[in-house]
Amino acid sequence: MRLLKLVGMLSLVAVITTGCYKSGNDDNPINLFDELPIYDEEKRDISEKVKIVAGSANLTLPSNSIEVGKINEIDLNNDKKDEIVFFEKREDIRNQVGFTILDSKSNDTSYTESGNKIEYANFYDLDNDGNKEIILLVQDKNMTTLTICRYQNGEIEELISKANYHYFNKDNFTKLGVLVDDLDNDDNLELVVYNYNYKTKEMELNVCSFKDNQIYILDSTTFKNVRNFEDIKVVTGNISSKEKALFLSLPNDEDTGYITQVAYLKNKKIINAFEDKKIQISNGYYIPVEDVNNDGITNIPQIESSSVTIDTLSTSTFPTSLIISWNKYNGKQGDDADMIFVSQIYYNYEANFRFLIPNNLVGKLAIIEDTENTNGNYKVFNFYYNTTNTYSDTSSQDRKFLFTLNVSEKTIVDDTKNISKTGNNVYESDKYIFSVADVNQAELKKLDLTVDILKDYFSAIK
Ligand SMILES: [Ca+2]
Ligand SMILES: [Ca+2]
Ligand SMILES: [Ca+2]
Ligand SMILES: [Ca+2]
Repeated sequence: MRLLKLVGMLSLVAVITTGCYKSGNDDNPINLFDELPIYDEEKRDISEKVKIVAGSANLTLPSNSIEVGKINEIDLNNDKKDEIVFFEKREDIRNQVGFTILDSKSNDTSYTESGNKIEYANFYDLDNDGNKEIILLVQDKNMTTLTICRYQNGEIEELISKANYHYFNKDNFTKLGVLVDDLDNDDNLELVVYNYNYKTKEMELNVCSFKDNQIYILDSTTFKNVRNFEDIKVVTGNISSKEKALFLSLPNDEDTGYITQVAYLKNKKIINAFEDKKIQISNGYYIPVEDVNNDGITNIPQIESSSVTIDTLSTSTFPTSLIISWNKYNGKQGDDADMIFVSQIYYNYEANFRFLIPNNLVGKLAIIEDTENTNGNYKVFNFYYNTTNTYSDTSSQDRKFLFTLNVSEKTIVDDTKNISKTGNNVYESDKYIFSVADVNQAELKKLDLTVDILKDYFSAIK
């Protein structure tokens, strides 16, 4: 997760112009980023200007830091000149969070409300009038509130305030999440608000439109037995070349797993694709949806539970390796709704590689680690053709040995030169050389596979 976070922040370099505004908390990775020197003169000027205007307020990074930065350059009022918007926190008797807008003439105007943290911030023209609204989710004690502001004629107008919170707070829902996208491709953005009720363990999904300075709920649907709010993930993806959908990963209260749900708009109504429990996929670990075969359609992961291996000595509870079957939604509703199998992929997170399982080995491949010296920089995996339907260790008569995969750190290879001699190199990553040895040619032949063909099946985990 740490790596992901870092990658997310590096991608911000292009949009953020944050300087070393304030540092004090050295173990915060965000501050590490802030310490980077700014080479761009213009960005440095903006950063200096912001520092002066912010005064005693601290700059703050909203939790959706992949989408926005502490300091943002954006044309809010469509006058073809960028405004500078920075998010801030004022620590006083009552904590305040909010933002300040600086126009091209350096006039500044601010908006703050009581709260500890900006959970979400973004700029979207929700009502299609050319002016971008500022959407804020603020965490204040145990309450999250939604605010929508407009910047016009040098002033900030609060369009939706805490007072309008009853829209989403009918039953004391106390947590909110927000996402904005044009879900039905009609050139109007939808505001998706999901709220969580700790008492009933229900999550309500509301698809809304915003016009005439008001939120209109187009449709809502409720998901039951949601374990907590923090582990809810909602992203947009595609269910066909023309249709978008919301892909939800919901922590299940009936076990410790995560259930994937798909919801999309049809004639402004929400279709809850997997309302029928039979086709709901539950995974023991959170795996994000992904377009694994690059066809533009979002794929849904299903962990093959018997393939999961865990390092019992590690503090991480996430598996070291597993097999995922990837699926797609068939686009049908009610009883006809179903999953279509797309592909099966073996993931090894320790050596950071994946192996796309050839079609005739789907459901039949077992990959078992056979490393003798676990302290060394050298790993050995045996690949078997399994006649039973489990991926883990089975009795030897149920499986046929296919080949050995040697994974060795590059420095070791360079030192001894003995690895490349003993096997066929099939893949190379930044850190490791992957080579195949002890090939059972007869069995591979039966499967129409060769070592050369296998090379195409190895890749790095993104
Ligand atoms: Ca402007
Ligand atoms: Ca607007
Ligand atoms: Ca729309
Ligand atoms: Ca796909």
